[in-house]
Amino acid sequence: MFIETGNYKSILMTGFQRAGKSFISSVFVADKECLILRRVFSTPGLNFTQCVVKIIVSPEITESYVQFNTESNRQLCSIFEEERLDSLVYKFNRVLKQKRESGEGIVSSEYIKIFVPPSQLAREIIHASNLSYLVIVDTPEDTMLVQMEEINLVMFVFGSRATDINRADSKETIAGLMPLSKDILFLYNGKKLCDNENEYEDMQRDACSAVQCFEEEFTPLIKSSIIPILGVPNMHDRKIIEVEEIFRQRLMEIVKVYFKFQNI
Ligand SMILES: Nc1nc2c(ncn2[C@@H]2O[C@H](COP(=O)(O)OP(=O)(O)O)[C@@H](O)[C@H]2O)c(=O)[nH]1
Ligand SMILES: [Mg+2]
Repeated sequence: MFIETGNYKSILMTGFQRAGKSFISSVFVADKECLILRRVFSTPGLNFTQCVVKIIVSPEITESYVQFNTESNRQLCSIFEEERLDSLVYKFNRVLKQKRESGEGIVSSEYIKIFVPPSQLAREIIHASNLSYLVIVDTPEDTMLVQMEEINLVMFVFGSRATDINRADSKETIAGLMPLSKDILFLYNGKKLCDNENEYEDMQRDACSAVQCFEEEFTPLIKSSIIPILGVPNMHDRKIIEVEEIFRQRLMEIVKVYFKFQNI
């Protein structure tokens, strides 16, 4: 079992509902596990994220598993038992959803932790920043359950379907992030099909115009005068396509720069 010791950095995935936070979090995870996470943690319907999901990636992790934590117990499941995992995630989320709906609320001791080897992108970030592991904190709508002081970089995900309802929902999220003035990267998940570098460039342009619609909300969050924005191509849950590799490469370069400046 992996013990969390040594240097690490945490990336918070936050943003609008159903924007793809859980889907995108998986790019830090080794291919086989990445695709399983996409299928299990990001399906439409009931299984959407109800609690904080911490994804721990490290080259030292050899056994991939998921840990379900409640107030009174802890259950483990190998990530490769996909059917069992799917059913455990479903049950865990259903209980939490009921708790939310009954007004009882969820506490910080209720969360999911996933231990997995890194993707090439994460491996290079870990190596360049001298880390022993990386934590991706995927969130439900409220970031209140997250220990913000532990976060090194915020990724704010939004998409073409962002509506006024999303906007209202995000006000709280944004308010929670604002006083902390964390390093932030906006990810625009346009869910648009693009399968080569030129089309990816078009999408990156879409991302830049989309971000302008939210200028009022986003500007208070950023330290610089330029809003850092990266477009996310439509990705698959059975294979890693070429355009995803382009996205991963750019994401890696951006994250490395952020971490480098944090270490100075
Ligand atoms: N195929 C595909 N589906 C995506 C992508 N991004 C998001 N989705 C789907 O959009 C829905 C919402 O994504 P999810 O990650 O659960 O959003 P979250 O609420 O922000 O965590 C899910 O049904 C995902 O499978 C993508 O790049 N490719
Ligand atoms: Mg989610």
